[in-house]
Amino acid sequence: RWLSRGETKFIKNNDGTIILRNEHVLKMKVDVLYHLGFDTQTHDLPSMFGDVKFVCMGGTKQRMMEMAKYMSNLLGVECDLVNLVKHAHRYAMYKVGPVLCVSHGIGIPSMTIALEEVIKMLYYAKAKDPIFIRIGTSGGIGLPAGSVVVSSWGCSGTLEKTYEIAILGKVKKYSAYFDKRLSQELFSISSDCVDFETFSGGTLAANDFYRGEGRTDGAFCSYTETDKLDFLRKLKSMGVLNMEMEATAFAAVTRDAGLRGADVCVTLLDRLQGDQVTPSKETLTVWQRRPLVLVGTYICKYYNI
Ligand code: R2B
Ligand code: URA
Repeated sequence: RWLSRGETKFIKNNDGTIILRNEHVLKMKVDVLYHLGFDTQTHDLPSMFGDVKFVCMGGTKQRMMEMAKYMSNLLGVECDLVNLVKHAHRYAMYKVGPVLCVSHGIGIPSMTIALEEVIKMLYYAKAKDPIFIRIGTSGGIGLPAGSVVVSSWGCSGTLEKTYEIAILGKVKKYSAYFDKRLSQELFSISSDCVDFETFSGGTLAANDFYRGEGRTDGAFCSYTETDKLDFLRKLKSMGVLNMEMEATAFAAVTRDAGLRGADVCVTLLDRLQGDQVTPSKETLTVWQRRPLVLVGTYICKYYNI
């Protein structure tokens, strides 16, 4: 099961359609994608999503709508900005030509539910070679606030480059390296994005925004400011440039599904300087557009659309 660094094998059908790695699902007559509000009997998934080439995912519904609007302008494709999964009341999904923009909420459990259902949806839809890119926010470690980080790998709260999940009472670990080619291609686009600095490196995926990211400003804290800074410096010495709450699982789940995946996040603060997110709403809005711009530019440049 283990695939080491740079050794990714993306096993798909010859036509680029997804091979579903769950024989139980292959035997089901009808599959209900509960959190999306679709099922394989009442929805014609191939005609709805068969042309999807890019899946952009991010925490909030608003940011995903922004991404859809931005892609609609860039691609010159009309988009009526209808949330296709509104009736399930969990996430938001917008489709702009070959680009699907899907929100995933906060943290690994919320994100993997959305991601697994989107993977199955695109399997049923017979989408060819879809690429998955998370566009998110994060806290930087020793980077100017407002910088963008393209993740090379995710790192768990116990500082392993793995996605850890308890399955039937036992913890299983899956490699959390991102597809090297995709992250390098995304990083190379950053020279076109002159308004902000972009870095490439490791990303901590914490299971909590406060203690999980070593903050001292949550409702609880049992460690000192020095302990916190030691932890942040240790992360930095390992090559971790930023922290968020999904990277490991996003890397592992996309890779294990035979799909290319990447994580592009803006940093909202430098954690060596503090814990609170203090920039104005206007500044945060400008910064949060940066990963969208980088990914949008990538989509246009590499795929000539
Ligand atoms: C970044 O921002 C969210 C927490 O504020 C979380 O989803 C993440 O990864
Ligand atoms: N998201 C995080 O998970 N951490 C931060 O510091 C900022 C955004």
